[in-house]
Amino acid sequence: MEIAAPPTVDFEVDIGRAEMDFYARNGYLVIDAITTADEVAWMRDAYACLLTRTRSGLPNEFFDVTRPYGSLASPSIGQLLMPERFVPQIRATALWRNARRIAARLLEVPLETVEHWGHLIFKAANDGGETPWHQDEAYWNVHRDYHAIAAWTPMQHVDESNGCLWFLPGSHLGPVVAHRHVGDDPSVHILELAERIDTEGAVAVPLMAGGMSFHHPRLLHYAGPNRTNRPRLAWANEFQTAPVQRSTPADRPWVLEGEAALARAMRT
Ligand SMILES: O=C(O)CCC(=O)C(=O)O
Repeated sequence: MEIAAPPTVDFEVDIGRAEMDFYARNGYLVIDAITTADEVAWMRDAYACLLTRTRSGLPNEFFDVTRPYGSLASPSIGQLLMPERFVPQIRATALWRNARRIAARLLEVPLETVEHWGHLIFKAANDGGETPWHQDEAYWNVHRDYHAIAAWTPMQHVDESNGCLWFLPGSHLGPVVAHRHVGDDPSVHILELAERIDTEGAVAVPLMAGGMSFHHPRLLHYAGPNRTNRPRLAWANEFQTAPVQRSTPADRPWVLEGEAALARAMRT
């Protein structure tokens, strides 16, 4: 798999106090352009290359978060964790530099303390399913505390027709609520809320290719299905300070059930 070097891009975007205050109140922030069209074109090519990798049905490669681990059917919602394993050049992009600097400001920590990992989320043309309402922290290790922020970038225009994100402003101020695996099957990676919530006041966040939305790991958010005849490609980058070991694990039994189901799938 040969991925070219990214183009040299000199593009800087930053935020100030007003954006930091908006994020503190609402739990999200939208940046219309985090990089240039040339760099997005390079990312799209890298993404296309990653989509050709042989699937294992497991999270070490692109896998379908809507089907039990091991499924090799064409993914409805495909996810590749840590694409920087294969495309380390992502950390040489203007997108990454700008996103990390803005993330440090929103986390209110020194830039040099900000670590990174990413994930690609792909919704198939015509049948890319919906991403249920959830909080990102509900997926994470129960033995760690996190100070983190997600930075989500579409590789093409997104709106309500192809699965843009929706945010519930202010919901990041609450705790992590109960989640469950879709279909109550812990071998299905994707989570949904255990209880229905009132989503009155939720905002859709359409973005151009190369736009970026930041969101807090406790912000309730959702993405609709992809009803268009083109795949919806998103490249998410997570920025965080080093996770801190907890003295008692967080009460998130669905995470432990998911880990056990994955361990079983890896043994078969
Ligand atoms: O891209 C999607 O459909 C959902 C993404 C998401 O929930 C996230 O990155 O936190």
